[in-house]
Amino acid sequence: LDQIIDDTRELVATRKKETPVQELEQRPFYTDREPLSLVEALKSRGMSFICEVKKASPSKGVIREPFRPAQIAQSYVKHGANAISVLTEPNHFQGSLQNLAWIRAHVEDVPLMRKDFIIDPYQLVEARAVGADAVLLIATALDARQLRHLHQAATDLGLDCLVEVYALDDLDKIDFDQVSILGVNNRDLNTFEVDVDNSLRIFEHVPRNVGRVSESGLSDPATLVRLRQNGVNGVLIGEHFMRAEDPGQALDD
Ligand code: IGP
Repeated sequence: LDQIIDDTRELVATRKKETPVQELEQRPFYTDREPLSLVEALKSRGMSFICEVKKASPSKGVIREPFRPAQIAQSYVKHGANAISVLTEPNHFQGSLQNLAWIRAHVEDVPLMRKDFIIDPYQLVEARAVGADAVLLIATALDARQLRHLHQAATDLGLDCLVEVYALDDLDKIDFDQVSILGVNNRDLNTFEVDVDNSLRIFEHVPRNVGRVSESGLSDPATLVRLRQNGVNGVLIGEHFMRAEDPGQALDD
């Protein structure tokens, strides 16, 4: 994780020089479009699905080839996805902001979340400028103050936040008057090991009115039923869908 954060810091510094904030603020998505609510999208009575568009990951290498982001997203929409997560990190996940912009051009009314390692408010403006509705904030990668500031900056831009934790002590950083959706990553970002029960244990310490999303390593319908029975509102699934020929089709199972 430290390596990815370092790379991201460098990338952001370069991009800031190439494209000043003022320029991003003139993009049509920024000026003309009202972001959709991820919070609302997760309020359905059953389990909500945040389906991820992800070409590769550090633990698995390339997951899907050929990789056609808009086609994948359209399949997700067709099969009833509540929201779509788009990996935009280039060096470790082979994502890009262009992928998100491209998907936005094809998907109008399902919320899109920028999935990246957000450490700087500049990245929030980038997200808005390519048509994102929400962003992921990884608590493990931030201190309490950074998390609070980034969350506020996102809210000011009209972006909802999914705040991700891995361990119980990440919760100490979170102000639940501010955070309305909490994700627990079942995958340890350092060891890549997956443990669903970890997420259930952590949710026991989260206020009832906060939306709960279980992330990573999910594929088995029985596990989703168990998560739902334990009060989980949504799941974030990438790899399982990416390995299906028609990614959204797997939603029907
Ligand atoms: C999806 P999976 O195992 O279904 O492909 O996982 C998503 O949870 C995972 O990509 C993820 C992630 C992250 C990636 C969760 N948190 C933070 C990068 C950064």
